[in-house]
Amino acid sequence: MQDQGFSTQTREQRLNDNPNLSKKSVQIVQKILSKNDMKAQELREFYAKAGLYVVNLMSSPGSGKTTLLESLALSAKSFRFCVLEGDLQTNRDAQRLQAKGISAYQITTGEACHLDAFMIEQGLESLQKQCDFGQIDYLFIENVGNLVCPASYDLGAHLNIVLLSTPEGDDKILKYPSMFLCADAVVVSKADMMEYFDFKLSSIREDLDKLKSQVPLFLLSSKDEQSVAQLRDFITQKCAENYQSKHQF
Ligand SMILES: Nc1nc2c(ncn2[C@@H]2O[C@H](COP(=O)(O)OP(=O)(O)OP(=O)(O)O)[C@@H](O)[C@H]2O)c(=O)[nH]1
Ligand SMILES: [Mg+2]
Repeated sequence: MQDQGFSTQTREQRLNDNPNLSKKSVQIVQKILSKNDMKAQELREFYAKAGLYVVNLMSSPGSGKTTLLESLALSAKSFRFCVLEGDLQTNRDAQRLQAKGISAYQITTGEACHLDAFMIEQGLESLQKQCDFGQIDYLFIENVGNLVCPASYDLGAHLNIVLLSTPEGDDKILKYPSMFLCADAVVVSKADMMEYFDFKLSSIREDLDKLKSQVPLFLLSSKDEQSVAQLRDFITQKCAENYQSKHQF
């Protein structure tokens, strides 16, 4: 049977076609998002001036974003980075990274299920107080754990990386297409658990093909240093190419 019910429409088309949104609501959402787009453009200029290569990490809650950052902190001294963390509440993730010697600032969003460009601008001001950007090459943004809302908010990042952990199941690509269409790379995390969850990597590639996405796919396990190094090398290479994501949010 054919898969049904997923589409690769633009944000504008999705909003206009949503039967649950009135015309007025569509206009309000579009206004908020276009203000965000303008701020994201300003952020790009800031990143360029500060010499920061920026990676936006997105995934469901608990798929291993902070663990990946902890592993990167331990993986190579030459890989110099700082982190903006996004969560609804608590500064637990920032504390985990600070404990590994990484400058990290926690943005607590309250009820908001995503980070927006304005929050990043404010977070950068605070992060700059504890971190000399001149000594840093990469800024990681750990977005709020959510496979939906962060896909609508441009943060001006050079690379958008989406994690999908094996316990979540191998059927998520077509269920949450807008998130996976953002991705410049997809990372299947908790790869060490793959066999226990009957997770089929082939399903991920097939579903990405259905989205016409040819992004690289990485297998990652916090228990496998080589898998962390492979992802680190990919980010380093993209930075050397000064790759800028082409995705239009
Ligand atoms: N087996 C296994 N467990 C992992 C791996 N990566 C992370 N975990 C575990 O998964 C749980 C959640 O990991 P986090 O790194 O906190 O996940 P997160 O995506 O940062 O979560 P939020 O910030 O809440 O969205 C922790 O108990 C980790 O120890 C992995 O590669 N293998
Ligand atoms: Mg986290």
